[in-house]
Amino acid sequence: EYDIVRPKGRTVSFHANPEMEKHHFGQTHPMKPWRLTLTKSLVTSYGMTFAMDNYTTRTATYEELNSFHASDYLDYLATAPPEDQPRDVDNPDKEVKFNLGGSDCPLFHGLYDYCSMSAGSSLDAARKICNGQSDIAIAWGGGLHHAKRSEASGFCYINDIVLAILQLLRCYPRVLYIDIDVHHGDGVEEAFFSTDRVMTVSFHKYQPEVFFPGTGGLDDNGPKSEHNPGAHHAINVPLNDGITDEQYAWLFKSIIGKTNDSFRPSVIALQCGADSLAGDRLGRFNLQVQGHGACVDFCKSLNIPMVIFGGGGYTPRNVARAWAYETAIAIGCQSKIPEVIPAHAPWREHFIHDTIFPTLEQILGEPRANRNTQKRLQDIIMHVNEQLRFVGH
Ligand code: ZLM
Ligand code: CA
Ligand code: ZN
Repeated sequence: EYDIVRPKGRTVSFHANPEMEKHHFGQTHPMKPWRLTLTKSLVTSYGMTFAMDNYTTRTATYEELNSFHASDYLDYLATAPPEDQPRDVDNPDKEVKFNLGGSDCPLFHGLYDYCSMSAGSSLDAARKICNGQSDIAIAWGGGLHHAKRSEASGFCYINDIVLAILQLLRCYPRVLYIDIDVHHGDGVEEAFFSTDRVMTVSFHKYQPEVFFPGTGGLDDNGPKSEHNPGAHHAINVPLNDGITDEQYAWLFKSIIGKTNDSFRPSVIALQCGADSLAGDRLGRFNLQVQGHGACVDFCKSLNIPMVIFGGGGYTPRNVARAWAYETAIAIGCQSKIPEVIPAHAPWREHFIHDTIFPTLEQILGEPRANRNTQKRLQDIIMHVNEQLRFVGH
């Protein structure tokens, strides 16, 4: 294999339930759980498995899901008939109320199992951080940031991130949540709107009425009532189409560096949605694997325990590239792994479209016009700096 050895000092763990990858949202639905299989295949082919603790995770229990989600919602999620089965005539309103069964959040076969597996992996990762067995715990099957207490939203049914953060709060005073998915991390932000123990920072494409979910403007920083300790503890970085690696990495380091200095988190929860990459089927940005990975590398350099989640990502080969590369960053072996995907890698042919040799880092995508001016990005940084004057421990 390659010269990848277990690094001294920091323990990295990988948390997954391979059964999750077998679920289908529907033929043409953009969310493909199979991208997790492709990711794991790259991670294994590069020999990274030997440099991590690997856990096959159990499903989350009803009680675990109930620590955030409402019972009536969970009961319906557990029993709702799949789309192709006869509808429950007693409950026509429940699907509307819980936003289940539309084209974004279909009721597919095994939905409740899929959700419990995603949450199970994220909770397992959080527990390994809590008990000190891991310094960086990776759960690519998690990151479903839109789910609300009693409502599915944007391909997300169970908010595994909120569950994992609640677990982290049992052992750590302060959690910094960072979200680099191209969509606004609204569900996580809302769940912690009234506490100063969790600070949320989301970078996203922002264009209300046009781009989902339409929230996350620069001035949305948590309800500013006099008695709300959570006021000022939500940071939003609204961006336009086509942002580049250089701009994004510069913004990220500036904002996360200053947030870290003010908030002094005890642990980081990082959502790594890969739909912010160039060429994503739903995305709008121009990020390369390197620019996306630079965010993970910067968080790692802060030397704080960290849970890493997946999230969006709708061009499966690019999702696998980014998450395999970021697994390498977590381990610290990114400069040691060869650029060309190993000959023995299963699914290797999936990576051949883009270049003559299938490569890990090179992704193809229609370059999108960059609509982010340097002036606007500077204004965002100014606003965040002002906001951080209200945050301190
Ligand atoms: N229509 N099929 C990101 C979640 C984004 C809401 C507009 C549905 C789609 C999309 C579904 C096969 C994360 C909206 C869209 C068409 C109402 C969204 C099924 C294509 C398809 O071909 C599709 C029939 C579907 C859904 C596109 N949906 C694109 N964008 C967003 C949700 C989730 O990445 O942040 C985290 C995992 N929904 O814009 C509509 C308003 C439904
Ligand atoms: Ca985001
Ligand atoms: Zn997304």
